[in-house]
Order: sequence, then structure tokens, then C-alpha cells
Amino acid sequence: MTARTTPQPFQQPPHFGGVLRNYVNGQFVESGKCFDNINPVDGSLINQVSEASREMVDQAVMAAQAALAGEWAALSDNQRSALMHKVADGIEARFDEFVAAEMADTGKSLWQASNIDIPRGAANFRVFADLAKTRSSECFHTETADGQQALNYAVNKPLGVVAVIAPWNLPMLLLTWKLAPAMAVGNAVIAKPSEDTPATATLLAEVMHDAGVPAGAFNLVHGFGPDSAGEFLSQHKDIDAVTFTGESKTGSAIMKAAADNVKALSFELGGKNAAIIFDDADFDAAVEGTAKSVFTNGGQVCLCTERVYVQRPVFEKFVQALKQKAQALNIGWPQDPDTDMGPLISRAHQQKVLSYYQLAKDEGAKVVTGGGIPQFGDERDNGAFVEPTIFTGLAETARSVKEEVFGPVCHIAPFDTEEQAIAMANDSDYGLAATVWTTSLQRAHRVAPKMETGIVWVNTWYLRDLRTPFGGVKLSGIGREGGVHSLSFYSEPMNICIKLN
Ligand code: NAD
Ligand code: 6OD
Repeated sequence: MTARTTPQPFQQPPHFGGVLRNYVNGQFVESGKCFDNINPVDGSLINQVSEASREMVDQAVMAAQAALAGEWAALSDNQRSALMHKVADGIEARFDEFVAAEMADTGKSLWQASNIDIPRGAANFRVFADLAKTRSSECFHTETADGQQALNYAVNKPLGVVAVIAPWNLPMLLLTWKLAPAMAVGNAVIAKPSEDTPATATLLAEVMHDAGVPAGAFNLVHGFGPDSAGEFLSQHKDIDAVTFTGESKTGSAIMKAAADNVKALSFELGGKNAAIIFDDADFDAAVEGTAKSVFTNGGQVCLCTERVYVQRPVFEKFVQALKQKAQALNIGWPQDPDTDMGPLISRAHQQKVLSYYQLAKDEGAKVVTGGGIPQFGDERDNGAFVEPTIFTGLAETARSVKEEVFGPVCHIAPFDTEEQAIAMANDSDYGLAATVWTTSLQRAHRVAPKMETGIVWVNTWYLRDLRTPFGGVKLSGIGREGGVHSLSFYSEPMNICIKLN
């Protein structure tokens, strides 16, 4: 690990410094109650955020309902699609502001914010605008036994008012991944970004406003979960669906809150993802790819690998090679082009990850590298950094092998047979993603479908096509989004039967 020591002043996004406001019924509004938005690089205050009250959430719901009965609902599919493209244009026109805002809130690197997070924000609007415009619907020519004939076809209607509750790890990417399809098929939305990452959502509200999205079609409320905007939305009787990305236990709380009003739910939750490295794998590619899947975004991607299983003949060599990769990571200032890894999202999350590092040691792990906090000797010592960490030697039953840490850490264990590797990878309460490294085509096809996960990558990681089904099994989620799956979740199909004879 190389801790870069040259202090560099953190550049605030140009319009920052005031209060980040909510956006309700086409207007930017404040509640009178604020919370702090903290930069995890150095612990400094970025700005304050207006926390939406229950009344403000009610106003957002009423505005959304009015939009569904007014100007927003009156748009044709082509007009709505064109508007979504205009939103994407608006994100691209203010690209640098979005990048700076995402970096300030998360501490993620300039490279990642400008190559992954913000481009995906715009791409989400473009892809779903086009998919919604070109979607087909079912149609059957019906003949009954007694000779009646009918034409049965489906009309897809929006669900209504959709609450989008998003996490902090890929704030813009994950919020728009759900907002874009929901809006593209005509729903009115209420976005609730994480309290840790309110900035890009606020910029997005400005973009929506400037693009001419009708009042009430897009609303933004800031706040927390319990007894705040997250819970007010989940419990609200006039919200038709909640689409949520975040921790599995939060998904469970939202499910309970939404139960009385029987809302449609789509959940993308936690993971404890496995990588399997067979001894026939391209060794260098497997090491490179696994380093990426463990350490990208400081391990704070739900799809990151936390359990690595390596076939015994290459086990020791692999552990040493991954150790070298971890130790070569540049940890530092987000705006430094050489930075590979920034801080965790907050001091609270840093404490959680460090508690898992300690737990692994207490459970008898061998520390291959890391396990602590990097020391910089500058303002970053007030930040939320942890060292990239590799453990070996734990039993598969250890809590630190079973529970999601959500940090730059993995445990590496050896296996002997293909069957053993599959069983070890699947022995998890989670089922989000898996990665398989092999040069055998037959093995790839044999092993991949046996993974109990929503997605398997073979000889790669996080290579995305937005048309594919995305989601998890077990504790990792309910439902699928992506492509037609998103259009389907955010729509209510209605059957129309016309008698022909
Ligand atoms: P979190 O569950 O703590 O928070 C997510 C959002 O839910 C935030 O906006 C938060 O304010 C809100 N929230 C919290 N409690 C709530 C409640 N009781 N009612 C309503 N809303 C509530 O998750 P996080 O810490 O922001 O994100 C990290 C977690 O998200 C990890 O577990 C990670 O695996 C998971 N995640 C999953 C995916 C996926 O696609 N499966 C993607 C990203 C993150
Ligand atoms: O790429 C995506 O569409 C997606 N939903 C990624 C989720 C990442 C989790 O942190």
C-alpha cells in the first residue's frame, strides 16, 4: 500500500457552500431543519442539507399525484422519451459539477467518478428512454371451444407514485438506475438519496427543472431512514411502489413498513460475493480481475468479492500475487489522477469495517496484508480511510466469512475439486454475484449456472449491459431490474379483450 503524502487542497464544487434543498412540486424548498454533509477524505463540512419533514413528504406525494393527472401524464411516449434524453444532455452539460459533487460526498477517485458514476447517470436515462419508446406489448388472437373469437392485448400503464430510496456507494449511478426507467414509463417519482450523499441528487433536480420536467413528476426529499424521509415514504398510503437499494436489514424494515398498504417492492440488497479461481485460469488476468473486484470503490460496491476460493495448486502463488496488488494500491486524494482507492464513506462505516478486521483476527485469521488504518500525517488522518486487507486461514463458518463487511477486504481459502468450490461459494445467506476464472469453456458453462446468484461473471467483473436482468437471490434482493425487467416492474399491464365475432 502506498499512502501518498502530498497534501492537496480539496476543491469544492463551484455552487457549494449553502444548503442543499429538497425539490417538491417544481420548487426548491427548505424545511428549517438541517443536517451536516461531511467529506470523508478529511472530515470537513461540505455543506448543510435540508431534512424533509413528514409534511414535505406528503406535499411531494400530492404533487406526484397531481402530475399523474396533469401535464406529465399528457406527454406522449415520444415526448417523454425526448425529455429523458434532455435530462441526459443536462447531466452531460454539467458533467464536471456532477463529478466534483460525487467526489466531495464520497471521496471516490476522479477516475471512477468521471468514468463510471456520472457517465452511467446519463446512460441510464438514454437507455431506458429508448427501451420505453420501443417496447412492445402482448397480443393474442383468441379462439374458444364454442367458436368465439377475440383479440386480447395488453396496455402498460405506470404504477403511479414511485419512491426511489438509494444508498451512498454509487449515489448517482444507483439513483438514476431506478429513476430513469420509472420515469421513462410515465410514473411520478420521489427520490430519497442517502443522507451521506445528497449532492448529485440535488444537481439532478436542477437538471430536471431546467429540462422542463413538469412539476411533480420528479421530487427530491433529503433525510435519513427511521423517523425520517425513508420511513415516511415506505409507510405512505398514497405511494404505489418502493424501489430500494441498500442493506438487507433495511430492505426488511421497508417491507414491514410497506406491508399495510401492500405496495409493489423491488429490492437490490447486500452480498457476500465469491470468486472462484481454477488452476486452469489465466493467472495474471485472474489476479488483476480479483484485485479489481475486491478493492474497487474501497470494496463498497454490492458486487465486490469478499470471499475468494483458489484451487490448491495455485493457492499460495495467488495469495502472494493479490497481496502485491493490494500493497501497490495508491490510497489518497480523490482528485489525484494516480489515486486507486479513497476513503470509506464515513467514520461510522470505517468503525464498522475495522470491527470486522478485528473480528477476523479474533476468529484466528492470518493477516496477509493490511488490517488497519493508513497514516498520512495530514488532513486525511481525519478522514475515513482503512487499509486494503487480505485474510487467510479462517473456517468457512467464521462470522467474518459469512457477513457482508462492505470494505476493501477479502478472505482467501483453498479448494480441491470443482464440486467443492461450487458448494463453498453457494454456502451463503446472500446470492448477488459470483466470479469464475477458468480457461475451460466447458467448465465455465458447467459452473456458471450452478451459482446461486443473480449474476455470474466469467473471466471478468462488473462488465455491464443495461438490458440484462439484474438482482439477487436469498438475502440479496427481490425481483429483477434492467432492460425489459425494469419496464415490467415499473408498469401495470392491463388486459383488453375485444370480441371479434
Ligand atoms: P442502507 O440500507 O443503510 O441505506 C440505503 C438507503 O435506505 C438510504 O437512503 C437510507 O437513508 C435509507 N434507509 C435506511 N433505513 C431506512 C428505513 N428504515 N426505511 C426507509 N429507508 C431507510 O444502505 P447503505 O449503507 O446506504 O448502502 C450499503 C448497502 O447497500 C450494502 O449492504 C450493499 O451491499 C447494499 N447495496 C446493494 C446493491 C445491489 O444492487 N444489490 C447496490 C448497492 C448497495
Ligand atoms: O450497474 C448497475 O446497474 C448496478 N445496479 C450496480 C449495483 C452496484 C452495487 O453497488
